[in-house]
Amino acid sequence: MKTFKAGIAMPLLPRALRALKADAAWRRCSDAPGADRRLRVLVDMDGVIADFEGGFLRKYRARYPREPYVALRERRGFWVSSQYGQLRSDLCEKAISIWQSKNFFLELDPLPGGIEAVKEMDKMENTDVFICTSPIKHYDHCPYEKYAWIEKHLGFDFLERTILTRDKTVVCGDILFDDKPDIIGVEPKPTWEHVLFTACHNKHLPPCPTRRRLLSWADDWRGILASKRR
Ligand code: DGP
Ligand code: MG
Repeated sequence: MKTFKAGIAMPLLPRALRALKADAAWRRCSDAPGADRRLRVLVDMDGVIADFEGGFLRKYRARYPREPYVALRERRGFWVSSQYGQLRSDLCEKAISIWQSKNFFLELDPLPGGIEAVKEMDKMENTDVFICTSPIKHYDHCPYEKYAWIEKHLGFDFLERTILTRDKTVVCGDILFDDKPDIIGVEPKPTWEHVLFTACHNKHLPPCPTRRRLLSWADDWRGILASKRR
């Protein structure tokens, strides 16, 4: 009898423990934060705290002064190269050559108020802030320069809070401030609420009742954080 019981229990126990652990990890990511819970804020880099679009246009026009370009007020759609490709097919490659160049990411200007907001969030009680950014796949310069930019503008200690990933859906957090309208990946139900950060390429999108926006860092980001603590 004893052997029989152990025979049943032994394979079940590790499975049950694994299930409990997985459940606990899931709860840490997705339970509504109460007083005892820290708020985890994910902040995108390009188009949210770093001026990718402005930096791109400045360098594109400097390198290709005779070529047509898309003014920022005319930008539509997340992918810069697609819109340039529609303008004229060879401009797609020319656009890509700009952000693949050395010093492109390092020399991006901060967007107004972004650095100050991240530093203020970082000082808030019960709050953990992470920079969550997707590097381009042409990796000669981009990953290094993203780290260097963060060190330059946010300080060395923020490198501890830097996540480089092509798939943000697998990152666990409460809020993600991001200018990309559709953030998709292998996880169908990310733990975070995506707050769309307004950028030249997304400001013409029709309002979406289920998604909040942050118009700029002058907008009420503190209110959005507060709403997640309730
Ligand atoms: P993120 O801001 O973390 O979503 O990163 C998106 C990256 O993609 C950012 O470095 C800007 C870049 N990006 C913008 N337009 C294009 C494009 O048309 N093609 C590629 N490959 N990357 C682009
Ligand atoms: Mg972005």
